Amino acid sequence: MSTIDNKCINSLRVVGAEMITKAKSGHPGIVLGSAPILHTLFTRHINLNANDAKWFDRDRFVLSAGHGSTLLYMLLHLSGFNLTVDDLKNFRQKGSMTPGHPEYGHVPGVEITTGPLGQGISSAVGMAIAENFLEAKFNKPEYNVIDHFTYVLCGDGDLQEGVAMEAASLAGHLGLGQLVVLYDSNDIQLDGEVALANSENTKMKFEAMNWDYFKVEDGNDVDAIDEAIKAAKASAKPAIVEIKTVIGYGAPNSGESSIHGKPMPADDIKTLRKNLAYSEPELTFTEDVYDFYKENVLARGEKAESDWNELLNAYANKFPEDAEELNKFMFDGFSIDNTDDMPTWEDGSEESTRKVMGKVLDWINSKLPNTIGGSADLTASTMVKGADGIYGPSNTLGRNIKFGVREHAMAAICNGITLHGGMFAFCAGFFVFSDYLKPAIRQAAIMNIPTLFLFSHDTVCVGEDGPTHQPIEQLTALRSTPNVNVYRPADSREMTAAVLDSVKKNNYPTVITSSRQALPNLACTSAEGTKKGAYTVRKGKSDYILLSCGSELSITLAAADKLAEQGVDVSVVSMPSQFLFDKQTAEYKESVLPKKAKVMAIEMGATLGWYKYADYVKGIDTFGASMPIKYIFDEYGFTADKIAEEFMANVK
Ligand SMILES: Cc1ncc(C[n+]2csc(CCOP(=O)(O)OP(=O)(O)O)c2C)c(N)n1
Ligand SMILES: [Mg+2]
Repeated sequence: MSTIDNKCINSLRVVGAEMITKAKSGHPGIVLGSAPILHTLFTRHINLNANDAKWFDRDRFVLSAGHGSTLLYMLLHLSGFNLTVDDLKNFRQKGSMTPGHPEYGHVPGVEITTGPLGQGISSAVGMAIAENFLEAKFNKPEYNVIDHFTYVLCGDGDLQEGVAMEAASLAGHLGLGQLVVLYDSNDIQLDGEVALANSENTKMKFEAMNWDYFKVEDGNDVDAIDEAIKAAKASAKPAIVEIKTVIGYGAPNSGESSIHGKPMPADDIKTLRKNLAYSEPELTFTEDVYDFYKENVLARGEKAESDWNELLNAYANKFPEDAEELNKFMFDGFSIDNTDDMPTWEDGSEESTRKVMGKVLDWINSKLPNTIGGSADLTASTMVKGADGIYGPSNTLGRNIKFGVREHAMAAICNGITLHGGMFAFCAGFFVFSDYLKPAIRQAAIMNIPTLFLFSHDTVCVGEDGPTHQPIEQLTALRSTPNVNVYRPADSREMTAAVLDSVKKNNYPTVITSSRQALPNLACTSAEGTKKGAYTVRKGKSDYILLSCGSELSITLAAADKLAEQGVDVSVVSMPSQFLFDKQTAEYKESVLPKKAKVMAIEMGATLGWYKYADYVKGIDTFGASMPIKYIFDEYGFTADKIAEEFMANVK
């Protein structure tokens, strides 16, 4: 290792430890242990340009071990991103640019929010898919206009997570050769030795999943790390480089779990400095370190981008139509302007909203060449698929991803595709199993990204499959997640509006749920109303309102007719999205749900979330039960007669 490499690495170690001690919070273990890995990656491989952080063909870096944020912030600072020394000194403080874990959209240069272990590496698979697809779509011999790597730094904990294994398995199957995972293998985790919980062979495990595996025995050997990264880049398969490191290298308690997440006392920092023979001022990078990063990260990145610009110009001259199309992919230049041939349904006809969801999405996919996604082995049930055949090594232009029964990875991968840019990602499954992928929906919501999650079989009306397959609390859970738009459309018109509204660059993810059973297409529904979240579908003369959505709207309208026969003329409000309704003006809200009105909400799900709008809620607060659908409505009291009865007994 050269003197300057050594100096840079020790600077990262000491300044990182000092940032954490100053903050009185953070994770010194990974900083001290894996500084050489990321120093090598940044100074010898990664193509990033801090002066154009969003340069499309940059390499993507995912710090899956998000607790190593300190290290990432220092590297971004040294690489010229808009993070100052003061920002580093404010690590983890209120309102700082350097929050506890890396935050996408907040910290310049951070490609993805990480912290929940397993999410980063799984989303990285999505980034590699986006790269791989765009590569196939646009590259021509000698014109590799899309040609970048997705690099990941992960730890033991990341690889223990189920989601990471789902994603790794799919990545191997798909042969994503541009994915390089650097594994900080220190045999230690929070509770102690990894061996307390693991005894498998990482090499065999990854090779069995069709990955290439490389090993670096000494995590301080930058040349060995460099060679291994070179080999991993050259591999045609996804590659993992297991790098043996010592957690907390240089600290008195190095190699022990106690260094994982506790700031080092001042005395220990002194020992660290002594052990590393490091004597530069506190919390300071010296000029030689800045210069080295300037030459080796910024200059390389700038050159890579300017070479790419030249290549792109030549490409545009030679292939003008492709260049124009590529531009549209890169800058979200697609929209649907003409809906003349969009599928529509006659009022009074019947169709399940899952079929509508699938048909409308198929139509959108035929109009927008940048959509990609699929189902978790439930295409025939959710009706959701991508266009142009199944995506994989034999058809990298396919836009239908067969995720297999890997819901969690599916969702995290879609987040990665979205974050990569250039593509719009969607995925689907049974609504009850939204629990399996909820952490990835939460990630999308935190990152303000528009990943689309489509679910069918959204109530107990699933029927025979019984309580394990009958959603109850899922709607409440998702509606209570900040920044998630949950759409639950009532018929084809509402569903069409919801899907069209979701395949856009919104700054929130959307969940759309749909029915298994056929539903009547109602003359009273409206696309405009759907997009406002709630609207009146039946205007009554009294101050009573029945509030409903999804498959219960038509039953609720029938209940209103029953009540009218009994002399109570109620209004009915359809509320396909609480999220969008909450964003409307006070005037609009008052016009739909006036304060003086007495409101009964009706939904086949947990009642909890409806009390925000309703005085009385007709819902289901028990698990379902296996039976044919024809018995369900009576069993749970969701018939026009029973709703009317309950209204008269409890609301009127
Ligand atoms: C899903 C999830 N579970 C638990 C945690 C808390 N956590 C953060 S780091 C960590 C230890 C992980 O061990 P490893 O990846 O080996 O990190 P190292 O101690 O080597 O830095 C744990 C349990 C988390 N961030 N995410
Ligand atoms: Mg570890």
